[in-house]
Amino acid sequence: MKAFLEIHPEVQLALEKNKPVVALESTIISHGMPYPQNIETALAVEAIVRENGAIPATIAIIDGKCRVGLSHDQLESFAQSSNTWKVSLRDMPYVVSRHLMGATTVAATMRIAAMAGIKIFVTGGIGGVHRGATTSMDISADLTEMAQTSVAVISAGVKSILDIGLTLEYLETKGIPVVTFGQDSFPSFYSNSSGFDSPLRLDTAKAIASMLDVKWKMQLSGAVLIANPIPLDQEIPASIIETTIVEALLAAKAANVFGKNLTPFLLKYITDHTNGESLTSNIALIKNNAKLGADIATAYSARAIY
Ligand code: PSU
Ligand code: MN
Repeated sequence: MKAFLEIHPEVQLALEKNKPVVALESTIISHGMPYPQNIETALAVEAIVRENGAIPATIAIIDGKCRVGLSHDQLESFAQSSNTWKVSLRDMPYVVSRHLMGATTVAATMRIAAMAGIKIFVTGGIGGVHRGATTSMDISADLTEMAQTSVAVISAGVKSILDIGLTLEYLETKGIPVVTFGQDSFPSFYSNSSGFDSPLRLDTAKAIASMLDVKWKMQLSGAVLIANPIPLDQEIPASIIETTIVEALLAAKAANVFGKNLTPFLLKYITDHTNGESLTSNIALIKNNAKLGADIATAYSARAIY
């Protein structure tokens, strides 16, 4: 496995010294946001992780290697390139063997983080069970990966383009704990709430770190989904964004978009049809997640002294 892994020296040193490290995904840069907001956000998120005492490790596939920790130039190339592969789990051997540029989704990023020994991963929103999945069977590999790989995933809940109720059911079936930070209501990405109660709630980074420690020490493998609600003053209320989501789903159907292209299509449609408001929320929630992720990584690396 080591032959396919290239860990940035700063990240490697932090891991050896049990210092806090936070993994970050790259699909959000290449397929989740337009240029130049994508590179600005990627750099800002790395800076927030550092300001809060952890080392950021953005993950991507470059030149036949799974890279853990990218340079400024590498981040910039993912932000600008239009022919980057969106790499979920199934795409990893293809993209590595053909030496293509691969931006990793939540699923692939988690797997590479685990290979490198990183336990904490920050994203914006995970993939899940799509609306209409009862006939399309479109269920993100992010969920099956979370069932088997022991990396904590900090996200702003589940995107409202998905079927949130079915996604929560799937997470329950797979034994994946879902913990909302600081409130009872489960958030839905752009929105502070979703209409669903969170299965679990914890109010401090330390309590979350302690739960992770216990889970993995009990050999309960797999992820914990930590849902971090976007602050109310930065949210788009669910009832307002819903109109645009329904339009986006209809547009996708009309253009016959499905499979791996669906999530990027929906995100772009929503960004283009909300006067940039959804992009502003998207950026705010990721920054918010970066802070919480760094705090959890810090608490987790200090767990031995609890
Ligand atoms: N949520 C975002 N932006 C994104 C994604 C999710 O706000 O770019 C990406 C993540 O990389 C996630 C992927 O893992 O979409 C899910 O894709 P799919 O639904 O095809 O599994
Ligand atoms: Mn899918």
